[in-house]
Order: sequence, then structure tokens, then C-alpha cells
Amino acid sequence: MDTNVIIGIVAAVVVIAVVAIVWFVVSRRGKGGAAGAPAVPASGASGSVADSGLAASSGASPAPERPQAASGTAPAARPGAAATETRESETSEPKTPASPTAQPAAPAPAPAPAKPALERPETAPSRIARLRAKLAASSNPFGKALFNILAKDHLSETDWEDVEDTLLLADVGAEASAQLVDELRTDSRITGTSDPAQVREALRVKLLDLVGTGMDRRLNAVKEGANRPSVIIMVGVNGTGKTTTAGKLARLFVADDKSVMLGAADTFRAAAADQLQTWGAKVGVPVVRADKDGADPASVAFEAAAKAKEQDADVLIIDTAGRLQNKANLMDELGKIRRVTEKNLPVDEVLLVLDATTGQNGMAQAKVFAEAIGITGVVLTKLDGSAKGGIVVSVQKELGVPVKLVGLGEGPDDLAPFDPEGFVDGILA
Ligand SMILES: Nc1nc2c(ncn2[C@@H]2O[C@H](COP(=O)(O)OP(=O)(O)OP(=O)(O)O)[C@@H](O)[C@H]2O)c(=O)[nH]1
Ligand SMILES: [Mg+2]
Repeated sequence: MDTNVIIGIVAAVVVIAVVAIVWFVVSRRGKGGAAGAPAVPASGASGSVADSGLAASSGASPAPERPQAASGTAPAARPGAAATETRESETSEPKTPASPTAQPAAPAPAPAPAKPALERPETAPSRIARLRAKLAASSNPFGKALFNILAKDHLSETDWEDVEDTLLLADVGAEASAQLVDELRTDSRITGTSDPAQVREALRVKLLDLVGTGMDRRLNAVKEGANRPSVIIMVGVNGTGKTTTAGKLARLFVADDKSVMLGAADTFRAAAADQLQTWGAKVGVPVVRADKDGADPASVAFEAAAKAKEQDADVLIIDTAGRLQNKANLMDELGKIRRVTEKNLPVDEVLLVLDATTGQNGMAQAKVFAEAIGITGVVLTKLDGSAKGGIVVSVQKELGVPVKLVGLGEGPDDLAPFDPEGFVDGILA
């Protein structure tokens, strides 16, 4: 065969073979590509399910909580902060991704739970008018007994003794009661009268004198030149009303447009800090508290003072655990709380909270607390009950510190400045 023919045949075979291979490969690729295509959309679909789940859960999760006091980062609340806070939480709410077609099964995000609105504490004038009426209306065994004696036409020797006994029973104190009656009798001899109406008026004047109308009963925090933050420490035996009064006091300041911070230095009972936090939360006041039970109360006080200073609060109120005045170690602890607080801020006020129903026993408490930590004022609580309140006279007389506030009920705004005229009129009513 001719060589040229052979070469031609070989070339034709090679060309056919190449064309056949190319056709085969191309046709194979076309089939394989169609089979693997769904991988991307599938993974895309599963991604959108996950996304919609996330969106739903973030939509349903509660709005960010107010920073816990332990972190101490919460700013001291100013009234009106509530509205700002709500707005902030609304704007920072995660936005739902706009991809409706990719998330057929995604539930609509639940709206974030609305934050409870902050309470606006009662204003001072309204509170005082309400509490005056309440005090006047409360039954007063002391006043009734005096009224019965002084309603007589003429006062006999026994009547004078009864007046003294009634004063004693009202916790005015033995010394003050005896002195009061002696003076009244002397006056009545000098004026030659034992007319009960006159004696009654004389008693009113003397009682007012004893209770003291000229004392400055303002809280140190509101006096000119007060420190800022002004620190108040609440002290007293168990159950007198320290925490309740701290909460009520915070409301008084909030009503006065002051920024307030609370310090939960009662680490003795686990629930004590929660109790304080409940008070604070209602009016948007942050609480500095220990992050574990049984922590050193002095370290909480230190921390609270540091935070109040850092956040430039107007007032810091530190609640302490109730303690019996005869437990020396517990009384020493109070001294430590004060010293440690003073490493950060001067302490302007130590309020001794006395339960008016404990009567003269309150005097023993007052003396020991005054020695242990020094007190600048007394809060007389539970005067709304059957309390006699005469302890006002003895506590001021013995300690030289004024009764500054009175607790007149368990309501959140049942705390009033002590008003001597109203108090004495209440006794004699
Ligand atoms: N009626 C009346 N109850 C009051 C008053 N102040 C406080 N209380 C009640 O007294 C009880 C004790 O109050 P708390 O504030 O827990 O007393 P506390 O001194 O902090 O108690 P401890 O921390 O356990 O020492 C609570 O039931 C208060 O509601 C008041 O002025 N009038
Ligand atoms: Mg308490």
C-alpha cells in the first residue's frame, strides 16, 4: 500500500478518536453537573431556617435587664430615667432580618416584654397632708387617758399622779414625766388654778418644749453645704424598719429630683438585698449588693460608696443588718462599716431606726448604737399603730439627737418629717 494512503487512514482514525473522546467527556460533564447542583440551595435553606430560629429567639428574648447592682455599672437613677430607658431598649431591639421568602416557617418575632413603668413617688406636700390626717385619726390611748383626767372640774392629788403615770406609760421617761408634772403643779399653785383647761394648755406648751420646736430636723443631705454624694447609713435592732425606711427615703429623694443609690450592706440574710432591690426597682434606683451571700458588709459599703462617687449620685443610702445592741462583735462591725465607707466618702448621716412600739427599751438601744457608730438622727417607725411615741422626748433628751422622721405605715410613701406641733396635738387629742 502507498505510504500516503496509510498515513491518511491513521490520521483519520486519530481525528475520529479525539472527536469521540471529546464528545464523551462533554456529555459526561453535562450529566454530572445537573446531579450535584442542589447542594448550594440546600445549605442556603438550612441556613435560613437557623437564621429564622435565631431571629425568633432573639425577638422573643426579654429586653436587656437593667445592670445588676453588683456590677455597679447602673447609673444612679434620675427621675424620668424610666422613659429614656424604655426608649433605649426599644431602639436597641434586634431588627428582624427581611427575608420572608427564605424563611417560610419562621414565626413572627414576639414583641419584647414591656418593662414595668417606674412609680412616681408622692410629692412632699401631698404626703405630709395625708400623713397628718392619718396621725390625727389614729387612736391614741395616751391622749385619751390624759383627756379623761384633764376633763375633770378640779384636779386632785390622785389626778396629778395619774397625769404622771400616763406620761410614763406613753414612754416619756421617768425623769421627764416627773419633771413635767412637778412644773405643772408648781405653776398651778402659783397661778392658784387647777382648772383642767388651763392645765391642758400648760401641758401642751411644756410637752412642746420637751419635744423641742427649735431643733433642726432636716436630713443632713438636704442642708446647705452637704457632701455630694451625701451618705446615709441606716442602723437599728432587728425588724425596726431599716430596710423599709431606706426604701421610703429613696423615694423621698426621687420625688425631690435627686439621684439616689442604695447599698445593701445587710449580707446577713440572703433576702435582705432582694428586699432593698424591690424598693429600688420601683423608682429606678440602683442597688449595690454583694454577689454572694454572707459577704463582708463593710466591703459592700465600700463598693457602694465607690460607685456612688464614680456616678456622682446625690445620695447614697446604706442599709445594714439588724443587730442586738448587746452583741459586741456585731456592734463593732457597724463601726467598721462606717470607717470603710469613709475611705471613699464622708458619712453625713447615721439614722437610728427605732420601733415606737418598743417603748423605753428603745433608749437602751439608742445609747449603744450612738456609742458604736455615732448617730445624727432618729427615725421613729410604726407610730401608726398603738405606739405611744413618748420615746421621742427621752431619746432626744438623753442623746441630744433629733427625731427627724416618723414611719406612719407600711405604704411606700408613709414616711414623714417629724412635726413637733402635730405630734403633741396628736398626743393631747
Ligand atoms: N405599720 C408600720 N409598719 C412598718 C413601718 N415601718 C416598717 N414597718 C414594717 O415592719 C416590718 C419590718 O420592716 P423591715 O424594714 O424589714 O425591718 P428591718 O429593720 O430592715 O429588719 P431586719 O433587716 O430584719 O433587721 C415590715 O413588715 C415593715 O412593713 C411603719 O412605719 N409602720
Ligand atoms: Mg432590713
